[in-house]
Amino acid sequence: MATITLNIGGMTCGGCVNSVTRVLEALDGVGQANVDLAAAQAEIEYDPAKVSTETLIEAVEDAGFDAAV
Ligand code: 9UX
Repeated sequence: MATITLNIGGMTCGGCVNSVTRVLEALDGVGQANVDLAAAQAEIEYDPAKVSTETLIEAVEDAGFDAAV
């Protein structure tokens, strides 16, 4: 497992945090996702052999938020 921190844009309440956490943890190859509203960041444990950084970003963007490394 590797860990990456993404900058997440557009989160304005705890519901957004839950949404981002859910879409990330639903991906095959993702372990735990710790999403911080105040920091606007997500710390994600993932297996690079199963899921790419681009896939992580696309999942967050598909949920309606912005994401960048
Ligand atoms: Mo809060 Mo976020 O009411 O998608 S859930 S703003």
